[in-house]
Amino acid sequence: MSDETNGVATPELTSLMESLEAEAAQDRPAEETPEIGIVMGSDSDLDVMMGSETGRPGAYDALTTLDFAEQTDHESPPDERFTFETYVVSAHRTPELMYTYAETAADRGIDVIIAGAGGKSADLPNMVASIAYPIPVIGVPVQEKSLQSVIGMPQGAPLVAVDAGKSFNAALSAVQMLSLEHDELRERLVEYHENLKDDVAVASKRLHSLGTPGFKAQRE
Ligand code: AIR
Repeated sequence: MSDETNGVATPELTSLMESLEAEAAQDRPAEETPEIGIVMGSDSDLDVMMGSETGRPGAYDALTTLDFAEQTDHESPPDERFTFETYVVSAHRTPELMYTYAETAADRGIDVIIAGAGGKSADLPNMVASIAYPIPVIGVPVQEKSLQSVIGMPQGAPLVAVDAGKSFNAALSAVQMLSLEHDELRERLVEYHENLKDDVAVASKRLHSLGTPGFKAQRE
């Protein structure tokens, strides 16, 4: 990148930032805007952040299990009452987009942000937390080596974070925050937890009654 282009947003970037700003100016009712904003530093973070068929489940899986829908068009929200949105925002490649996203989040109806980044300079969660303050931000270190970078915030600049790769839990934490205001979400979280208990009980009974070889054979 030459000095002349440094700091100048490209047309694609400009149009994305303009659409975020336009959405912020719309002042839509809370029922029509996403409660949760998910941002990740690169689309290479997608499997960790949202989950993958072959790897661990992620934020997408947690939120859809709790009957949230992904909102892909600000103008036409899904029927589901609670929704989330997803963007790629790089703190280092697109600092202006990071700033615009975080600064417009509250006016766009976002109540809580989940931000994930990888590598050793995983600065997106903490920078978004600083700019979007007082909106709570849940940081997801995409890799183990990102952990220190995500959690190392100075006093007075808060960020909560999950362990490396635990975007599923980040989503549950986000819904816990929302449930302080929405009893319906509290009920969904309680039901989810009861199902977890059942899953453990069922596995325990089966392991005990089938024995280790039988249990392993049934799993395959
Ligand atoms: N990243 C992207 N912009 C700033 C940072 N720190 C992170 C992404 C990703 C890693 O760098 O969150 O985990 C590598 O990104 P890529 O796009 O090269 O695969």
